[in-house]
Amino acid sequence: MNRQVQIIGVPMDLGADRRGVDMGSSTIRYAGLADELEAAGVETTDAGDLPVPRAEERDPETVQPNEGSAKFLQETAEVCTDLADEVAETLDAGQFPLVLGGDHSIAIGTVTGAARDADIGVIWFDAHGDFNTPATSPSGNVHGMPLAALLGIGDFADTEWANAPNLSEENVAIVGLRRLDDAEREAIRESDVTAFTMSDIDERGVVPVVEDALDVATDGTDGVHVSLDMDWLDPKEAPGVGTPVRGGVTYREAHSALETVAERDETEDILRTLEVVEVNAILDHHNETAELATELAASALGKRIL
Ligand code: 6HN
Ligand code: MN
Ligand code: MN
Ligand code: MN
Repeated sequence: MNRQVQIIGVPMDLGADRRGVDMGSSTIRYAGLADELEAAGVETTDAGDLPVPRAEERDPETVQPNEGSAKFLQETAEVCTDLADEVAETLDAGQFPLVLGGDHSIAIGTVTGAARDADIGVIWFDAHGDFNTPATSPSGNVHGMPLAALLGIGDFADTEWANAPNLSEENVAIVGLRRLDDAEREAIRESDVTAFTMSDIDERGVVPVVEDALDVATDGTDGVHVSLDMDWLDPKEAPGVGTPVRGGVTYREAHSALETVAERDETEDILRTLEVVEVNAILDHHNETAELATELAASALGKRIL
């Protein structure tokens, strides 16, 4: 596939408690993303990093009363609106947006941009459901809320910057779940989102599960957004993440999963946008999580061994 990839960095950490995830986009570039993609036959350009206000510049306690317990919600809305514009412009220019986080709150911007002029489906590779709202969140961290935000759940129903147009619960698949807050579990059960837990992957294998997720995300849509939270992997493979949970997918399972996405894309041209988030440089060992992030992006974009 002759794809022209535009890399967009978002050094965002306002949605997470741990500093270090703001350096994710630089560490992924430093790990050789552009070379890895060139070697896979994918041409890239780099739009640089979007401006993100620093957490130190604002007191997290000064949230608006109607923002519930979501920290930095106003700043997150501004960054996500910029990112949505950047993603939509990139698509308009005939390029493929590859968004590098930053914490997972940025998915609100990537997906609203991807969904501006198309019906889309979403595959969410994550240990977590990211289905909290300001009213249910135990942490107040927006990186635990982006899926609920995009689907307009609870307080997010009236937020134009967050509630994605052209995205239905029926076209969202979460893959690799292993940690949910109680209210998230309830909300996911009540929704029409399809959720595959780690037990599903244990029982059926990662490829059939990802095939099912692709069926969900492509059903009646124009394209698919893949959101790759690096804490989806086992912390032994990806130690550089802020919210690690034991029992994640292995190195090989992760590659197989993204190769399965690439294979479907090769025949059906389904992939619209890709993002890689939650790489935490401070917690990483010798940049290995960032290196893995570059490899997985290349697998998703069609890298072949033979
Ligand atoms: N992530 N459910 C927890 C919370 O604070 O809402 C953890 C969220 C983690 C989010 O990893 O993108
Ligand atoms: Mn996440
Ligand atoms: Mn996660
Ligand atoms: Mn909606």
